[in-house]
Amino acid sequence: STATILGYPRIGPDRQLKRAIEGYWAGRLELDDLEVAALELRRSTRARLLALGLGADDGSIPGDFSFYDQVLDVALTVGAVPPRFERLLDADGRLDLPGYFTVARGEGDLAPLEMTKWFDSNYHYLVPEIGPTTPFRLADDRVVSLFLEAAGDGITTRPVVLGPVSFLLLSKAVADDADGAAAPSDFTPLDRLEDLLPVYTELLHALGQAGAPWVQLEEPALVADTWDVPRERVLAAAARAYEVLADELARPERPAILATLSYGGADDAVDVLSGTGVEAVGLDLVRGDVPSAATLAALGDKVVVAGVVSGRNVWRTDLEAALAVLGELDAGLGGRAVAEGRLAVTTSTSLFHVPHDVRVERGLDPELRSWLAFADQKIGEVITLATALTRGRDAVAGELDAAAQARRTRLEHAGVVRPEVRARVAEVAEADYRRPPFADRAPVQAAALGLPELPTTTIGSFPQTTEIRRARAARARRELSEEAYTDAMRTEVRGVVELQERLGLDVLVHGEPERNDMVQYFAENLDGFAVTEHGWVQSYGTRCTRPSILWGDVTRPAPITVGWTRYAASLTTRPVKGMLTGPVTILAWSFVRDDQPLADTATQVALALRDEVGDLEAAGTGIIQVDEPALRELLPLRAADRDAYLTWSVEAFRLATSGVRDETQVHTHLCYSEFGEVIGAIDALDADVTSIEAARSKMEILPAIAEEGFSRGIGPGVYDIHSPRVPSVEEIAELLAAAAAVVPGRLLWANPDCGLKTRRYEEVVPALENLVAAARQVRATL
Ligand code: THG
Ligand code: ZN
Repeated sequence: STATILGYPRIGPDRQLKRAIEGYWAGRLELDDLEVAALELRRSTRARLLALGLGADDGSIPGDFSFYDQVLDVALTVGAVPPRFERLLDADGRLDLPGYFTVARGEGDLAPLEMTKWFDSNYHYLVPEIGPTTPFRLADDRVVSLFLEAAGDGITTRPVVLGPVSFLLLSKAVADDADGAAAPSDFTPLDRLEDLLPVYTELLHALGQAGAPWVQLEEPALVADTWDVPRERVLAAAARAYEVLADELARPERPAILATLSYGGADDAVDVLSGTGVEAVGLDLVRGDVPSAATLAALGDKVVVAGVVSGRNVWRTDLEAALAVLGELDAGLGGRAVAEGRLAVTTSTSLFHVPHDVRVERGLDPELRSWLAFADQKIGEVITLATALTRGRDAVAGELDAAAQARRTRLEHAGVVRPEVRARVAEVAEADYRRPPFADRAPVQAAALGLPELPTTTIGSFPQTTEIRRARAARARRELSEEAYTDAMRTEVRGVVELQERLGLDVLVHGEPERNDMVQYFAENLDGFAVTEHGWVQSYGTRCTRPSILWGDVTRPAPITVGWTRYAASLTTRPVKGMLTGPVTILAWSFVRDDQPLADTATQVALALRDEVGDLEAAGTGIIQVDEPALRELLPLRAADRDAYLTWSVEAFRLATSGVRDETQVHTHLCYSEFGEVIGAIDALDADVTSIEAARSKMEILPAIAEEGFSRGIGPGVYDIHSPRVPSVEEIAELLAAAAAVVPGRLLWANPDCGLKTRRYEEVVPALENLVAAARQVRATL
């Protein structure tokens, strides 16, 4: 087959899977009904891929369904269920669907698997826990049964399974015993490769028996070189793994193996795969370059599955450029690769990072819409390119023309390059990135704000109640006027301010009821962005976001948040923080333009935010928080690229925030606990106060703070908002005391781990009561 995709959105064009699963969790749906809904979605997805032109009988249609997460699926397939979940297993050692959800989400005292970023995307996977003696066995046949289900419908799919090396690299090292003794300090999950490979071999055997012609083993971890394990060891593991998997069984005892390298390029990884018996290698030619001549030559007679259509972005592919890349590949592979069926066309990654279908976006400007390709359109592009390869460009002349025409109108559109924006960027001066030293600002701020030691605050958002969501939905349907909506949100703000005063918090927030999402809200209020109606993309489990589309030069037509902050401030004598989303996070959680470096786009967004910061300050806001939870998310997967990224991302934040007076206190919030990794960059942000997740990891970050001598204000979170649990006063006081032992009282803040929007007031009110009580207790000891 010459046209395929590496994966397709799993949640359904109407988020059917989300609704069915959440309906089951809420008790509205029986387990059987959920299974039926999932089966219907798989059937309609396969039918759609077939209708879009992928082959029915050659393994071009990926089999990549998941009820929650593809990494969790592999963990359960190979039997790596952490011991604390053992009582959920049935007599055959299998986990049923309710048990699967328990591993994903936790239940009572059973903590779920941790969740973390999937490469540099806004998808989050569940982190498998692997210890020195975690038993591996083929514990689940879902991969095979899904293949057979499709085969029963007449469609030969290509099962998609995370490969063994990536699986182990993405896992976390743990001790095996139930009481959690530490694993040996030099243990790493990759040590378990030899024990894991037989399970993969058994799985391949089962797929071979079922008649699968192909299997897709994904090895995205091989393109990153920032693992704890040295590069040589990663490559040696890949060499060993694919030697075993390809050689242990002869075809057709096993399917042909397509090993995919998405999210970047890495010739050394391609070379390793070349040395094994895998039948095909998938390359990401959007993020990665065409491999060197030597690397291509070494591929021998393997099929190259060329990922020339982006799975990460929503722009129509430049088909001419893609054809040029394919031509280069064909030449590098000896000039007969197309003729010999050794070159196939695909996407750079699975398409689950993009929405289903752009044609349903009726609210988008038709011209903008003509520049876009969502998953279904991308499949069309893959097929067009494959057709051009096999039948010549003339066979697809119409498609090539249409793509070129769309590119032209995009290039020429007046909003894409706006001279006034370019002129302003050109005028940015060195001084615009700098404030006077923190040591000089700090006393001025202390005098201006008059806060106690160890001040208490929250991260910004308060619970998004059903009423808030209803009001927003009613406004979208135009059943609620703009005035009535604003009134309803103001009532909400008043309630949040009163609550915070009653709780005795020192620095208040307005609670952000008016924001649907911390990025989409700004995108809706800035020029250069568009938002979609149905463009949902999975973020984790059943949770989705609608990434905004940053298509043109960015400006801020009018103040965005000032009115809300001023209104809240008018209701209290305590300081109210202004709350903004930072430039890097706005980029990370949007689809960004592909016609200029990300750093240039970041500068434009930063300037728009700088205006907002200035207006907040002018309106009397003494504390302004600019959140950058995604700062670490965009960290490049190759070590060599990290400095350049950290330079421009830090500069964008500083450009947004450095225009303020000394007495204005700039806060930032970062959502993750791997503080050490980017502590230099956090310091370079030059924020006066940084709040960060810490409660969930029981203050694991304190040693890093102490070691690095972090000398600005810091609020290590003391309330884990990811859990419905209400922490006690003693518990919070203990965390605060531990922090106070490392950080001087005048620099230490007491706050939750993150925003409160996903929690309920029943949890938030007692938790914040305890937080304030604990802070007072510890304050008295300082
Ligand atoms: N916004 C965006 N991206 C994010 C976050 C965010 N990425 C990381 C982090 N927060 C965790 N991700 C999410 C994503 C979605 C949701 C919660 C955490 C969520 N979504 C609702 C759902 O799927 O039901 C949809 C909300 C809506 O109706 O708008 O709860 O905060 N961009
Ligand atoms: Zn957070």
